[in-house]
Amino acid sequence: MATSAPITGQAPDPTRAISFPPGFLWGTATASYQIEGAAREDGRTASIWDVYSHTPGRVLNGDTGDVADDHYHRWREDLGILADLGVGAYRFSVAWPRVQPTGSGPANAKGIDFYSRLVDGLLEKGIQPVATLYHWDLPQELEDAGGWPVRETAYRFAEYAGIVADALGDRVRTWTTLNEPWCSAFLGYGSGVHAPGRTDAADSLRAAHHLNLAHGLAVRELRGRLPQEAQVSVTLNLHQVRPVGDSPQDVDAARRIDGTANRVFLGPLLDGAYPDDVLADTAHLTDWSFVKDGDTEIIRQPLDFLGVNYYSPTLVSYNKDGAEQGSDGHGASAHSPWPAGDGVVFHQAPGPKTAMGWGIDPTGLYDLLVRVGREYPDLPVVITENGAAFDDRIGADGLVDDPERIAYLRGHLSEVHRALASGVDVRGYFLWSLLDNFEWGYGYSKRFGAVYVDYETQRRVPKASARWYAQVAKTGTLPEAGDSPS
Ligand code: GCO
Repeated sequence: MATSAPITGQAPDPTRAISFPPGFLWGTATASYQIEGAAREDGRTASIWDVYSHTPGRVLNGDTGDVADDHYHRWREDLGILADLGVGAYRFSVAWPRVQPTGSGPANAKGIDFYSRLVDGLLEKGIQPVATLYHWDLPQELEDAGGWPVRETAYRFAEYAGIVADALGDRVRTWTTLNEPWCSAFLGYGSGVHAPGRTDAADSLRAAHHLNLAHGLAVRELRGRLPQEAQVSVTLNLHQVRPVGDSPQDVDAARRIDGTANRVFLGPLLDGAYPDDVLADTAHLTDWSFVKDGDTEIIRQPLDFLGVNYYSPTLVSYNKDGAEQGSDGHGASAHSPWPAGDGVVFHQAPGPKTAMGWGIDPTGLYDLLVRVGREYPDLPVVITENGAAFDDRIGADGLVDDPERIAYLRGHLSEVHRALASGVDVRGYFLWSLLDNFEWGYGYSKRFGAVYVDYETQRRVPKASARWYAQVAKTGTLPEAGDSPS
């Protein structure tokens, strides 16, 4: 990852042009199941998302990732779009069931070939490949054997990491083990709004631990196979949790949610231990005996940077009557993804919302970056996802005008710059997402892309935000508010 010395100075005037330090890395991000399609092609076997999306009632409109953006066949065209954007890096994920079908055994040459050609294509265009090993597409066979709540899955992941490192490690210099283990564990095994759709709070905590363990084991595999200069990270969707009021109950609600959203990962991954309050808050569900001697030493591996995904702040209050959870932004379920969330009510930030119903508050990103910088001053940060869904349409002129997205991006990038000015070592920013894509339980109803995808024809139509972001990526400068790129 390119270096960028933190800059110091006054908070920028959000209406003026803002320049980022030389070397700041600009990119876009996608994920395998959300864009590739070709679900049963060239040896790929089913993942938990294939099974989940094909289960009636699980995904809006019965949408699946069977075709998605057909990126598996259109990747050359999509590389051209990336080149037009002028980004320095592209964050993609490798589909485990494509490169190691069934989750164990030898590599599938055709699966490896797809990513090898993608990486070669990126390098030919001068774009740095940033590979995520796991963006939620666990091979279904491993779920059938117990999934992330069972320890064996962590060892299977380490083996898979070694296979991918051997295949791509000569050309891919930047690696992320897991994308958002919180979603995998608590939405997949707690609320059930993500695959595999299980709803057992104790299992969600076991899953969280085995994902942490999988990360540690995988980092050891990567370090043992990759060149010295390779950079290894993990990506967390850290929640910027704020109590709505200043009552002790509201403040404690925020502590409990911060514990099971953030510190259940930050603790073992970066500090080498599960926080005592998280263990205490969840003691009614488990004795944590699934944490074996030596596990936390395995999990805590030196990292080259921390990936942070941010979309919206998390506002909480306490209601002793255990009122219905408000909207935590993670989808409605009869089961909670919060094992320490008794009596917690979730609120969305006031004011304008995205198409996901998420409050728009860029200061949440600033606060999050300052926290990470304060708690882990020697660990560089990369914003591996930030973006927004809006109800984009192709106009009569054939163009997609998305001023709300440009305003969202400008507001959040202004706060990134403010964090840099405050001394936080932020190295890069990846826009979520390059393309409109399969938005999990919402199917194709939510458009996060800088590029519009007409799913009937697979035509790609760069939105106004793509042109705006291309100017930012090429100049390293946020145009003055209202400036429209040429
Ligand atoms: C996530 C995932 C992405 C989502 C994006 C919008 O952060 O949930 O990494 O796959 O599509 O964040 O929800």
